[in-house]
Amino acid sequence: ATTHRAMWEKLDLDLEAHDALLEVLGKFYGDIYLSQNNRLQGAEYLDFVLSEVHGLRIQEIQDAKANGRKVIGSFCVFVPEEITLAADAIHVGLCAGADAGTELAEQLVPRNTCALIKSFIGFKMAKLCPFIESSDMIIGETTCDGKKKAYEAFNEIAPTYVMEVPQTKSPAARDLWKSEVKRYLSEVESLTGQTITAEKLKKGIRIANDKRRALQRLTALRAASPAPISGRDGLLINQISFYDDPIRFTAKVNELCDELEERISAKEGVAPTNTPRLMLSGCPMAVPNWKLPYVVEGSGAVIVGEESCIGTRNSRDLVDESAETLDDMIDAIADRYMKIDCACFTPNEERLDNVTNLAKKLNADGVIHYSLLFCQPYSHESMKINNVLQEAGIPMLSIETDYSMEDVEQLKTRVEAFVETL
Ligand code: BJ8
Repeated sequence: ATTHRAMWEKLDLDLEAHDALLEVLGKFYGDIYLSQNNRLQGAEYLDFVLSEVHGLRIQEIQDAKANGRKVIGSFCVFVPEEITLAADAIHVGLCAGADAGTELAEQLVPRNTCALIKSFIGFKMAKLCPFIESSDMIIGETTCDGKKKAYEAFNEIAPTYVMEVPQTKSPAARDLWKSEVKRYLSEVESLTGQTITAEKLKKGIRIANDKRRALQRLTALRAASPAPISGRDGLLINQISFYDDPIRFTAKVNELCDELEERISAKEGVAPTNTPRLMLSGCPMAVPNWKLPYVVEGSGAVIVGEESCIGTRNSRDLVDESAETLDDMIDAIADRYMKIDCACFTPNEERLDNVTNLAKKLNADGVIHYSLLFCQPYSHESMKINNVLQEAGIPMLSIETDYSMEDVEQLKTRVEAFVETL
């Protein structure tokens, strides 16, 4: 721990505030995760990664930097990881899920900004995030209005390269996106001093696809009854996918899936067979935003899937691996990313089908739609999703909340009432 302190000091973190954050996080993790029954053996990996997320993982990243590798931090699953990996750089997720530095953030963005945005700004301003401080390049993107305006302000305290994500799925939008993928590729080349060849990009595509395949395998196994893994652990695996080394992560998730398969054939689970099964859908839940899963699984239900960017939206689609030339690979990457059904697109009809199909595939008895307060795109879509799910005979509860713990009791009451109707 003393070596970690020296490293945090070097990264110019606010040591006192950071200690306080780690303490709260540790307690929170103990209450929400370590208290669970029938956890998988593979959960040791999750506990370890999380306990060392600001420790050993940052040390690894610092060591890689000392060997000349670069670190790229992003806030959105639109930033093509394949390209980062092709340049032998490290790709990390930066969006934050804790109520820290909110008051500071409100000096830079309006109060009626969603908690996710305030959190990443607050973490930077309060000097709490070793991942931001380790990043050689920070990537923003033009998705929702909240984010795109926030990056203008954020750029003043942390230089931010912004990718233009189109708002529609027209052919012109796809052309724009392909040109943005190419612009990102050149930017990564100049940051790293590497030339991205077809061979290197092929490898980057394979690493990212393997990670997605492991997550797809996990998603499919969660359709089993009784539920073989808790929603809390399912979410944590998806959260960790943004921090850990992708090759190690893939191997560990596949091991965990082997264990799940054994459990499923032994008909063992984390909750009895008749436990109501719920799917979460909506805004991403970044570490350590475990509030809703905690409430739901404390209300007699089990979560069987997450339709979000920290969930199936990030693993559902693969990049076609058959391309051989660099330009064909870039096309394959552009096409894969254009399938992302983020609520920032208009229209975004495919998400309606994707949510319904996933809920059916996972044998969910109901869906909880989760929007962060002040998130226009997802609160709008919550209404549409409610309609299509109703037609499909799948009940839905819409929740709007933020990162504070003030509404936990109220959420519990609503979730319990919903679970009783299932
Ligand atoms: S691809 S979901 S990661 S943009 S919650 S900041 S939308 S006001 S996060 Fe996202 Fe990329 Fe889309 Fe996925 Fe805005 Fe809503 Fe806040 Fe949000």
